[in-house]
Amino acid sequence: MSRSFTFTHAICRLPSESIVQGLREIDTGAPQFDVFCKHHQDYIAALRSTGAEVTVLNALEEFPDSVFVEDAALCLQEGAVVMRPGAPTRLGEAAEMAPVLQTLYKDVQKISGSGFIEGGDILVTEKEILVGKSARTDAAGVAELRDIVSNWGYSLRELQTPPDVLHFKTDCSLLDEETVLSTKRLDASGCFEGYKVIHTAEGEDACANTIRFNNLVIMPSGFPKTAAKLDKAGYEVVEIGNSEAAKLDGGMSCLSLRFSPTK
Ligand code: CIR
Repeated sequence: MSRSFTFTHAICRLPSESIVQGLREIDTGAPQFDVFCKHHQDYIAALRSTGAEVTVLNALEEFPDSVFVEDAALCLQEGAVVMRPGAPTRLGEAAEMAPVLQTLYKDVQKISGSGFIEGGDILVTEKEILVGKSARTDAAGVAELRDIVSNWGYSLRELQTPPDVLHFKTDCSLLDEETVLSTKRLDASGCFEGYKVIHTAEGEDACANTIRFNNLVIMPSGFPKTAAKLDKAGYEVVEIGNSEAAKLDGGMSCLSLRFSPTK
């Protein structure tokens, strides 16, 4: 079984009503809370449909972006790492996630130096961990993560998230042991040499953030050309509404932590 996309567990967090104040690069209006909640329920149902156990945490009103749990931690088989988000309003989300991880893992490490790193900048593949430096993730954060994961036998490759792109995974996703979905602009940097790459279709870069979760590729709805490409390539695609999360630069990966802990 592939450790990079076969998961027994996931963690999600209910959206808070304060989500209307969530961070966004460009203001296209506040997300509609009720529509966000509906999409979130559909997302959790898709994760559960694969047989995974999904823990749904309570909403945290004091953290508008806390529904995007992926940024607060990295979950591997050997242990979990509590991140140090680079967005000041999100720093406290990591401390909220730590005790949850301690109930699931024997080994929970923490980024505790001066660096910053967010889960959205980390793509775990079958053979390595790719981390893109970005406005949220700096070299010191990457170096501290490298020290931690190398003790668990992982090699980490430091890369650069394209300018004006929030996170590395805003522009890419893992599809299987050897294949990634990527925007052409990220692939052009050469970071996926040695992988098979499927490009997002023309005009559909906004769907690069999908997740491979067990048998499914879960992607945002509204990107028919890329969905057709993935279907044709043999993936079982499920489309989930993402209109409201997209207003806050969120996609499919940010809404969950996905893992198979060995406690
Ligand atoms: C933020 O700017 O931090 C949130 N509004 C969106 C976070 C998306 N997270 C992710 O892609 N991993």
